[in-house]
Order: sequence, then structure tokens, then C-alpha cells
Amino acid sequence: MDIQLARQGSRQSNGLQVRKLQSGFTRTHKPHFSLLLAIATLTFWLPPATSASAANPADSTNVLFIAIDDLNDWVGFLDGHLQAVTPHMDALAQRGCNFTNAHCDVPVCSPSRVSVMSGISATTHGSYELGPKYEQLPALTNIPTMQRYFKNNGYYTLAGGKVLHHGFGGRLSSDIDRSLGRMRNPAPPTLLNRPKHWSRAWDWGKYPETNTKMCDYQLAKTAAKALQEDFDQPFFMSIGFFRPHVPLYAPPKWFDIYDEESLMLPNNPRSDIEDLPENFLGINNYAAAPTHTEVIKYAKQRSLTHAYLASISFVDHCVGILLDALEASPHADNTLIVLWSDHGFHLGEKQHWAKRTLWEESTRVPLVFAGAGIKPGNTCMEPASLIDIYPTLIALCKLPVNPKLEGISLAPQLRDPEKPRAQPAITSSYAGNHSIRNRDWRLIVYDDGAEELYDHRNDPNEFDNVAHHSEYKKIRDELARWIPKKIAPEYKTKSERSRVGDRRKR
Ligand SMILES: [Ca+2]
Ligand SMILES: [Ca+2]
Repeated sequence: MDIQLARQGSRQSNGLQVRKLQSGFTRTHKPHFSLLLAIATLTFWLPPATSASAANPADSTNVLFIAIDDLNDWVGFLDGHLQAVTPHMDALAQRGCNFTNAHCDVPVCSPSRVSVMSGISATTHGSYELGPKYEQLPALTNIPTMQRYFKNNGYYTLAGGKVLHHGFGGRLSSDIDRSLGRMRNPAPPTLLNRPKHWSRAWDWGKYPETNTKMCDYQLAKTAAKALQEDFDQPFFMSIGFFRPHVPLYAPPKWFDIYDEESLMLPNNPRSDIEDLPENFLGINNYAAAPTHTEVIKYAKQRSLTHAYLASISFVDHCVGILLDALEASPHADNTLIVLWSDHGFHLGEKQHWAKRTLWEESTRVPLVFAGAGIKPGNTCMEPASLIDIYPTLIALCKLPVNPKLEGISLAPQLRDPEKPRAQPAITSSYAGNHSIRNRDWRLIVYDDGAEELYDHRNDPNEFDNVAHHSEYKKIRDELARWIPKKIAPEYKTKSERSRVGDRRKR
């Protein structure tokens, strides 16, 4: 029998009560918070560096930038799945600021990463899908990547794994001073679980036998070693982990920490889709993800959910290797850490799998700042966007303001997590479709005028579309003021323009 997830459990809660629910997590792996707080207060609440270009790099703030691929809110420090085992990321969230209402700019890998690394929204750069690389987008010709901006301001840049979707290629190749490698995780010689006619990417299971064969693990170890070095300059290290992106292969030990039969499955009543416009129902996920009908037909929901959670716990282990290495390094006290995922992930909610929608499952992401200069033990429920990372890091490291950026620094919320943010988090999926998410509400508008409106104070699962309830018109109109006015059409490379058909439809 399906068990309802945490968000369902908090349906009757207001924002404060939701937070109470979060703090109600009782995990044996959770560190003793009061002790952690005391240590963190002593160790990490240091005055920010005075200048990135200071003669002594010890006076500057280093950055450890950790990107995770396709990780939704199924982590212990958010309220997405109460059984998720993520001790290392939970500990990081507790020693820093956990933005519980953070959202991607675009709910798909490549454009989301372009937005993060450029600080520019898709409605300006025009990439809404896999395809164009950062360096191919005309709108970004004069926009330095975050890494390039730090490098130009005296930083030594290291990067490994999946940071930009296609890596730092072309004119971006010199943005990174040292590569830490960009391998792929291994795949088994034969299919493990997927029905044969499903996309090749959608297989999952216990493979390989050990962590040492996984490139995410190898990357964590390589980065851990690099963190022990002395650098002549402050460093900006970008690490991009591939899991829990499909295929969901991970060593057996990560599957074995969950009991598949008793796993909670998302509460996704068929009736939920009855009050939805058709626009993003059946959105095709680039023809890769299975439909919910297919998942149910082959009875794969439970084992896919298991594999997703196993992949999350595996990547949490990799994050732990990095954080332990930093803690043991000469840079423990003057390194700022940011951890984020490029977008969320559906596992059956609204009869959907994977991403590209404008609902909470697709847009909501983990976002944590911790380390040098960050007050520990904070939770911020104000809306935040991933495009805010770039201006935030600049502010925290005291680099010159980059006036071209479209995000807004989160530094005020890092000082006071209750400080209101005027701007909601805006997510766009394909040109002309937007989600506007503030502290309590989500408005979705589609390019044909269809709308959805959700009251997150009592409907965290977005079950009840109240867009057409007249009593909420004022709220709707307030949110609608934020709908982007200038919307860049989807930019397609030459080879993409030659493709026929609308990839959005199944
Ligand atoms: Ca992704
Ligand atoms: Ca509904």
C-alpha cells in the first residue's frame, strides 16, 4: 500500500509547521545539533575575507561549489522523502543556511546549468532544452561564467565532473585552470531492470560492486586530494556529481540500506490531474523517460524509487568525502561551500516521471550555503533561485559586483533568514511557460493562457488548482506581475533547427 510522503503529511500545516515537521526528522545518523552548533559557531563564523586578491591567500575566501545532478527534495534536510538517508548533506545543511524554498531557473540539466554558471535567466539566454552549449548562445557572448569571473578576480579555478552539461569547451576552456577529470559512471554489460523498449538511459540496479568503480567516487577522491594542497591564490573548486541522474546504477551497499518493500511511494492520485490544463500533462522528457502508465504496467515504480534513493545515498557519501577532506585540510576555516542540484525530479507525481514540468517536484532543489562567513543552523523559507548563486558568491567573497547578472544576492538572508525577499523564484520551461513561486504560493502560466495556482500553506503537494477561484484573484494578480515580459525565443543550433517536430509532445 502506498504511504503518503512528508509533504502530504504537512498538508494542514502553515509554513512554520512545515518547518517544525522538518525538525521532527529523527535519524540515527543525525549529528548532535547543539554540539555541532557550538563547534560551527566557533569554527565557521569568521569574518569574511577582505579581498580575493589579497597577497596572502589565507586571507581570502575559497569556494567549494558542489553540483548534484537531478537531485530533488528527497534529502533529510528538506521534507521530500522521510526515508532518504543523507547524513553528510544533512550535516552540511545544519552547519550553514538551508534554503528550503529554492528553485531552478529551467527544469532540465543543460539550460539550468547555463543559467547557474552565467547568472542569466533562460528568458534572456534562450536555452530551454538540451542542445545549445553555453559558448554557442549569442546572448552569453559577453557574460563570463562564474568560474571565469572568479579567475579574473585572482582565483585559481579547478573543476571536475558535470558542472556545465557539455563541460567548459570552446572559448570557455581557459576558464578552468585545472581539470579534475570528467569521466562517466560505468554501465553493466547487459540491462539490469528496464523493459527492452524503454530508453537506454532508463536502466537501474546494483552495479558496480564497489564505490571505487564509480566516477563520482573517483572524482570525490581526486578533489579530496587536491584540497590538501597549498595554493598560491584563493581557489574556486567546482565539483559536479552525476548521480542521481539516470541510469540509476549504484553499488549494492547503497540499495541495501533501504527495504524496498516498505519504501514510501509518492502519493499521486489519478484524480490529481483532473483540474490541470493539458499543457504539460504527458510532456515527453525528450522522449527519454517512461510514461507513468508504462512504469505501472511493468510494475517498476517501487524498484525505480529504490534505485533513486540508493543513488542519492551514494552521492551523499561522495559529498561526505569532499567535506571530510576539506575539514582536514589547511582550508577548513576559510572556504565557503555551496551545494545545489540543477532541478528536481518526479517519481510518479502528477502521473509524471523525471523533469521539465513547472510543478514543485521539478522546480524545487536543495540549496545550502555553509562554511566561512556563514551563520550555522539557519533555515530560510524565502524564495530563492539558482541564478542567485553567482551574485551571492561574489558578494560573500567581496568581488566587484557584476552588473550583468539577473539573480539577486542571498547575502541578506544568510545574515537574517527571516528577511523577506521581494522577488519570487521564477522557473521557465520552454519559451512562454513560467512558474512564479513566492513564500506561500505558486502561479503557473502557460503560453496559451492556461493557469494553475497553488496555496502551499495548506497544499504542499499542489493537489488543488485554485486558479479559477475568484477569492484568490488578488494573489494571482500580484504573482502575475512577475511573469517575464521579454522572453527570448528558444535558441537552436543549426543541427537542431534541422530536426522536425515538437519535442514537447509525446
Ligand atoms: Ca540534471
Ligand atoms: Ca490536482
